[in-house]
Order: sequence, then C-alpha cells, then structure tokens
Amino acid sequence: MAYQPHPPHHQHHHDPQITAWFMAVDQDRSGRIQAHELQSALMSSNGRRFSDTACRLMIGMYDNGTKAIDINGFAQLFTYINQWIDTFKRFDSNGSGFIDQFELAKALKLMGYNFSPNFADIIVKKFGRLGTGLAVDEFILSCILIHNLTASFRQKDPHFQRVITSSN
Ligand SMILES: [Ca+2]
Repeated sequence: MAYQPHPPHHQHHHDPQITAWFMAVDQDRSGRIQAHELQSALMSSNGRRFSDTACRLMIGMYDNGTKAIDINGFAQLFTYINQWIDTFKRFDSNGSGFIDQFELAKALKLMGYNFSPNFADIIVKKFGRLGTGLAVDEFILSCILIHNLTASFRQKDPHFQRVITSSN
C-alpha cells in the first residue's frame, strides 16, 4: 500500500481499542500524546526502543506543528504504525528483526515507489547497518522521510520521478 496521509478529518467515534491505546499511551492524561509518550509505548521486536527521531517524525505527521497529537491524529497514526509493522514483518523473511537492503527494495516496490536498485542500499547505509539492515523504527523513519522527500519533489516538480529514479 502506498503511504498517503490524509488530512485530519473530524471523527467522533473511535474503535474502543484505539481509545484504550490512546489512554494507555497518554501517561500524563493531558489528552494529547507527545513523542516521549509514544516512545515509551513502542518497542521493536528485538527489544530496542524506537529512536527519538522516529517518534518525533511520527508525531509530526499529525501534530500541526504543536508537537503533540489528539485522539484523531492518534487514530490515523495508529493505522499507519500497524501497516508499517505488518509490511516490516512480511519482508523480514528470515525473522531477524531487521530488513536488509534486498528486502527493503521489495517493500518499497510494494509501497508503490519506483527507485533505482541501489536506492535501498543507500537507505540501509544511512539509517541502519549494511549487512544487518534496518530495525523496525529505522524502517518507519525511512518510510516517513521518503514520503516527505517525494512529496516535496512532487510539489516542486511534477516530473520528479525522472530526477530521483535513475534509469536501469
Ligand atoms: Ca500526554
């Protein structure tokens, strides 16, 4: 599935599971979730904490610049987090808790991106470790950054694909 955040819409009914998660994550009961609260709630499969950067970027998708999200933003982010984790698990074919550059290339293709083959190598080198790969938070971080990058290219240049996709 392509990663395409929608503008926040006003929902007044949430899945009881979402409400329960929101209340569990909102430790100070402020009615909003900040990056550090999200960070305490998330643990990758290999027991690592999600990085500060990944949590700040996730909150930033729906915070309108306020550094905290309400339950509407959380409901949307929750859906994305689940999709990213599902994609991650699906492509971590050997169950190592990391996806390597080959698995990442397949995942990006599934998400609708058409990058040159060495793009996945560059991402793994930059955000994870070549040979080991990306942990789940590094994978999510990469997905958000790639989305932001391609969205800003699209804004400036409708033919961005030509710029960032090298010919095979
Ligand atoms: Ca809070």
